[in-house]
Amino acid sequence: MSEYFPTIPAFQYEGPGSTNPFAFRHYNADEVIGGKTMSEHLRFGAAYWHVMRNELGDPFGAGTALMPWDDGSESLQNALNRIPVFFEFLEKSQIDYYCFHDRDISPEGATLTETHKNLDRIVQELEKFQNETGKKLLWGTACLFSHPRYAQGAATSPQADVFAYGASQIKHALEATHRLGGEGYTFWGGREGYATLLNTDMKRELDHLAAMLHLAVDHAKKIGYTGQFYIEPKPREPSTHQYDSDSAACLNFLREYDLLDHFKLNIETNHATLAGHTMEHELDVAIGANALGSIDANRGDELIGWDTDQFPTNVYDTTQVMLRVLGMGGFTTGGLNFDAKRRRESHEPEDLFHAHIGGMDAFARGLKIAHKIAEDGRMSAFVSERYASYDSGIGAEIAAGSTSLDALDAHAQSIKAPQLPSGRQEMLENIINDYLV
Ligand code: XLS
Ligand code: NI
Ligand code: NI
Repeated sequence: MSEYFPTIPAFQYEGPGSTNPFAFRHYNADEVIGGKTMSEHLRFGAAYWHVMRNELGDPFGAGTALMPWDDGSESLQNALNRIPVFFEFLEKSQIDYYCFHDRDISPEGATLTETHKNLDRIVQELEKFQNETGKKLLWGTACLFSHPRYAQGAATSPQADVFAYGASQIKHALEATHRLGGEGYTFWGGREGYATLLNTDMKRELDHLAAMLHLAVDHAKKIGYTGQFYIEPKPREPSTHQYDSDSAACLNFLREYDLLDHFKLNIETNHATLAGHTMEHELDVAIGANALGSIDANRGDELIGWDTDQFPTNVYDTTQVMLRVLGMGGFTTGGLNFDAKRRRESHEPEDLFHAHIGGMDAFARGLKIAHKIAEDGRMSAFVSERYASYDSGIGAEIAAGSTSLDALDAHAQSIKAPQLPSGRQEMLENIINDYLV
């Protein structure tokens, strides 16, 4: 088998003292932390669209990425040629899972029927490589935002025939995901929103979006696909406003349209910050509804206002994420998918490896630190204690919904004016920092 990355060794764990740029300092796949191995906790995934298809262009300049294995064409053969490259990348980086859009892996044909045929051929090849390497599909999705036909939306397009095209793509992408044993199927609605309300019937568009999701749920039942459906929140970009703008908006939409039993959220760090929230906020909202499914791991840039999709390197942030993942008992179908790209200046193939090794080590450190913080128990004990007044007496009655305004009025008038204990934010920040060293 020819090697596409001949100068890159298979990564090994060498521990924190190592200066080898192609070795893990923290990610040690089989090391057990709190009863599970690190690979079981973290369930890393690589994004086919970034690793194989991202040419690293930006709105002001052409792509810079060197991809010697790619002839630059949209041919089926070129799509087939990328597959062994991707699996060599996964093997060398010890990444167990991957994610794709239909159009990342397989090209559009002259007709829709030919497009679907291309996908079938590619899926056959992916299946072969999955079987040979043991790599798995974390989730699949359909790209319903790149082609000009989706310029005004797919499920929310004002044209019913465009909706039908989108539905056709979803059917085939879902079947491909099923065939490849995908553990989830994601909907990210980059064009499911509007550029201006002057031409938009928002209520009709939301009804149609829900109709599309119900059709997908029905089709999954029909074909026996039992993987988890996800919605991925993002407030804007490419649309001016996207309906799935943040966790709370997604949950409200799912509840309103009776879809909450079938969907969880796939939360992406840079989308959280674009929505004006922290990642922790978005995760807590989802966890509160028992709806955190998976994570698109990346980060934004404090100085740039768009979705820069940088690799996660900030250990403070990965610690916060892993505290929540541990707190909910770990991922089931989900994982940490690196929906992240190299900077335009990092155009050499080896930069793909530096990028992922950094993200994996940052999350491995976050996992270890979060586990220690959880074991220590001071943080969670503080929070429980802060709400202890609801564990008994009048507080327990409020929590149980077994009181009334009359009873609370009588209670409030019978007691001394309440005194608030400190929230101790700085003390808690100091505890976290103690664990980061
Ligand atoms: C774009 C999204 C996209 C989804 C999959 O901002 O993150 O990559 O993850 O369609
Ligand atoms: Ni994403
Ligand atoms: Ni994104």
